[in-house]
Order: sequence, then C-alpha cells, then structure tokens
Amino acid sequence: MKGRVIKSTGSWYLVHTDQGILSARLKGKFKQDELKLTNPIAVGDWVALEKEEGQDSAVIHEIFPRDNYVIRKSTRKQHFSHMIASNIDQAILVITMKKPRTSLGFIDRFLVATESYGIPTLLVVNKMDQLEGEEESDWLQDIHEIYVPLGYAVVEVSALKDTDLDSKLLPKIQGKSNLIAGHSGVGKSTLLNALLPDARQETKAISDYSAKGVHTTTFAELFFLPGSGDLIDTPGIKEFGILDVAEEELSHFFPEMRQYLGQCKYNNCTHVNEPGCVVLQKLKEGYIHPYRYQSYLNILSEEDSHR
Ligand SMILES: Nc1nc2c(ncn2[C@@H]2O[C@H](COP(=O)(O)OP(=O)(O)OP(=O)(O)O)[C@@H](O)[C@H]2O)c(=O)[nH]1
Ligand SMILES: [Mg+2]
Ligand SMILES: [Zn+2]
Repeated sequence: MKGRVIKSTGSWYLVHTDQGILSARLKGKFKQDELKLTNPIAVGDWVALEKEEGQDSAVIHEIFPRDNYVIRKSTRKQHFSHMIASNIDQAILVITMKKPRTSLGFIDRFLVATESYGIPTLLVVNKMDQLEGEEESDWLQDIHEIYVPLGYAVVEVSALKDTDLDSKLLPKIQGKSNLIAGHSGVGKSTLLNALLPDARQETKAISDYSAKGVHTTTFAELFFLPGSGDLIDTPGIKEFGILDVAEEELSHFFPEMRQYLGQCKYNNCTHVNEPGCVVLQKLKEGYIHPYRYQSYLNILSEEDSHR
C-alpha cells in the first residue's frame, strides 16, 4: 500500500492511504544521506506501508525518493537538522508588521532557502486589520516595492476578519502542496482554519510581555484542500533552512543578482568589493535594492562565521 504522511510526532505517523488514514510506525532503521537529520520521515513523504495483522495500525517499510524537502536547525541537537516537510510545490511565508514583527532580513533568509530548494514562494501579509500608523504602512510599502519586482507575489489578508479569503488565496494554492511557514504568532493556524474550518488547529494569542508568539503548533500537519492540493501547517520558526551555500554561490539565490552573474571581472566574485563587479555597479545604478544587498552581506558574513 502507498500513502502520504500527514502528521508525524517523532515516534508514530499518520498516513493517508486509499483505505483511509492509518496510524503507522517505522520498521527498522532507515539510512539517511549525508544530512544529519533528527527525523527520518517528514510530513509530505510518500511511503509504502502494510497493515499489521489483526490491528488497525500499519508499518512503514519504504520511503519513496523526495522531490524536495525543507529543513531547519534542530532546537534539541547541535549540528543536526530537522526536516519540516517534503514534496512541496510552494511555500507560503506568512508575515506581519507587528506582534510579531517580521523583519526584511528574516524574509530574505527564508527566500534564499526556498530559492536554493527550488521552491516558489508566496508572501502573505496577515493581520491587515491591525495596520495603523505611518511606520507600519512604510513597512508594507517596502514589502511591495522590494519583493514584487523580484517575482514574488504579495497577498494582503486578515485571517480573522476577511470574508473573501477563499477568493484571495484559493486560486494561488489549489492543486499544489503548500507549506505554511513564518514566525510563531503570525497566524498560520488561524489562516488554515479560515480556509479549512474542519481543520480546527489550535491557535493562541501572542504573549503581551514579549509581543511574540507562544509556539502553539508543535508538529507539522498536512490538510487536504477541496478538489486537489493541500496545506501544511508548521510550528513557528526563528530561522528556516540551513544555508549551506558556498560564498560565491549565494548570489544565485538572489533573483536580482542572478541575471548579472558571470559578467563580473572575476568569476569567483563575491560582489563585496572586487574591482569590475557588475553587481556593485547595478547596486549603484539603483537596479538592486539596498536592503536586499544588505541582507546579502549579512548572510554572507553569517555563513562565514559558521565555517
Ligand atoms: N488581529 C488579528 N489577529 C490575528 C489574525 N490572524 C491571527 N491572529 C491572532 O494571532 C494569534 C496567533 O495566531 P496563530 O494562528 O496561533 O499563530 P501561528 O502562526 O499558528 O503560531 P504558532 O503555531 O505558534 O507558530 C491568535 O491570537 C490569533 O487570533 C488577523 O488577521 N488579525
Ligand atoms: Mg500554529
Ligand atoms: Zn561581482
């Protein structure tokens, strides 16, 4: 029997099969590739499984090759990664201007990660009902000015108040496997519940004290959309993806730089201070947004310090 993992708690899995949803466990050890992963199976995985004799549960004996997967640093084990989900067609990054505030730096790191996985990303600005004041509308204007020209769609919603969420979002997500990601408290589960009332994902107010989310969702879980496609709700993240990218490759994951690559004087140019750098030239001419270039430098120096 073949099925897709829709929930994983680390020791058991819920698998959607054509005989319904089965609770399953893993048989034996599965060899991981070079990645040091804390979990052998992720939500989204396609697996082969068999029902255990005389029981309702099943045993997974094979994991089919993944099209892709997204990982984050393990919070429990140093130098290990945790697989959040696999076989994703699109990432939905939910962002908010306050409570909690999503920084442009975080968005850029996330986009570098999804670019490196080859996963298209949709930016969903949530809590639009709370937009007030100049600072916040400046933030929102920046989001549009920076990301839309790069080819990332930006959709503004209020998961709590919108009555037209379906028409805003369904055309962009139907027929695809969508990962919902973002900081804790941005409203990922609220958004999912608004689109799929049967999901009944737990949601919780952000902490008054820190203005941050309280990590309500603790395991990734996949929910099917009517027709085809699905949404994967995930726990809030501080940082997504391990950027295991070589210095001279980082610019490949910045769409606005990608088009100029190969035109710099040195073919191993890191676009920091090299003579004859076309990226620096385009930055000066205003074709590359200074915030994005700053994110590029920040990631470059962080990656450096990890070595
Ligand atoms: N005003 C307003 N509040 C919202 C909106 N969407 C979500 N919230 C509130 O934000 C809080 C956090 O929402 P959750 O859906 O639990 O956030 P989450 O992203 O799933 O958080 P984690 O599961 O911890 O990662 C809840 O109190 C929601 O009611 C919105 O559009 N407007
Ligand atoms: Mg949640
Ligand atoms: Zn250069």
